[in-house]
Amino acid sequence: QHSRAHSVAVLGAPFSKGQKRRGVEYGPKAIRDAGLVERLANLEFPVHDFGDLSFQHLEKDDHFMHVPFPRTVGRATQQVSGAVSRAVGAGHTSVMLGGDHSLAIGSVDGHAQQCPDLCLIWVDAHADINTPLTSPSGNLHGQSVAFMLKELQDKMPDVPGFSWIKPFLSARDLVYIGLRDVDPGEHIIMKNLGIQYFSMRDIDRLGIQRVMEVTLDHLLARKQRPIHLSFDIDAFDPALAPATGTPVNGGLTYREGIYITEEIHNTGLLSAMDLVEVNPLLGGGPEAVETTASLAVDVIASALGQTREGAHVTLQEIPAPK
Ligand code: EXY
Ligand code: MN
Ligand code: MN
Ligand code: MN
Repeated sequence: QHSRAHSVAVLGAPFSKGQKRRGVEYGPKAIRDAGLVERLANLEFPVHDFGDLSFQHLEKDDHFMHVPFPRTVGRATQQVSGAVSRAVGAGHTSVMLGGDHSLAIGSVDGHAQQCPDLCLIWVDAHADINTPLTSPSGNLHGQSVAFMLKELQDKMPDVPGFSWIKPFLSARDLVYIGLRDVDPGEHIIMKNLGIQYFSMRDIDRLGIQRVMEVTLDHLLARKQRPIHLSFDIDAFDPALAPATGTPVNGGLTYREGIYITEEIHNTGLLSAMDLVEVNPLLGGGPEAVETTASLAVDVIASALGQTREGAHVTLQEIPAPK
């Protein structure tokens, strides 16, 4: 099946307080500078770039337990939620450029406000499902999914700044792809809740084709419904995506990553996506940044319908000489 051509809304979220390294707030600019909007203009739908959201860093924002910047992150994610909800409500496919992965709390929540039956595909080296009590680092970008899940409600403390969010996602509506750095607390959560995940080992065993078949079957077999794709650039191997804050060896190849997004596009159900954790201050210089950002553009374009086999949107027949 194939989508009707939707318009696309691009939203930048230059935000970094879900973790402690500088630079990921420049991710949206790096991705735009790598030619995002020009590339999307080659596809079959109108693209609206709504520019960057602006976030405040709250002055009084003490740690909660060992979690830094809770109110700043809580407020920013609430803003992202509103922006994504408006974009999807206006009929756009939302593309949120991060920024760190804590933003996905807002992006998926805003999407869910418009599409309560959505499902979530989380492509990442990490599971980002720590609670504040299991998190080794305290960083909120490693806890995003825990704020969403209904099944974790009674394991979550009241984090200041997050009283606005009500858990909205069931564990069976989530699939992970690309995992290879999972903390013990995260592993017990995934096992206890019976979350479907494909680690890099599973990709090695099954191949990416089978992984996508099972992923889409798990999420869509009972009912076709909107997909949220939350894509952390660190899912790729660090050789392909060096400019990121928490690189882990042994990641997705270029072809595996693009196959994931092609398959998601082909469902015709992609309704919102995030592309996060591009950090232009890391990776070792301008080439590393260019490589990483242009990979991010490829992922987004492919999720939105750019194909490797080519396409003939405007051609009806082979031109013949008169
Ligand atoms: N699991 C580790 C933590 O919770 O601190 C590392 C999380 C990194 C999160 C990156 C963005 O995906
Ligand atoms: Mn992540
Ligand atoms: Mn990650
Ligand atoms: Mn298409």
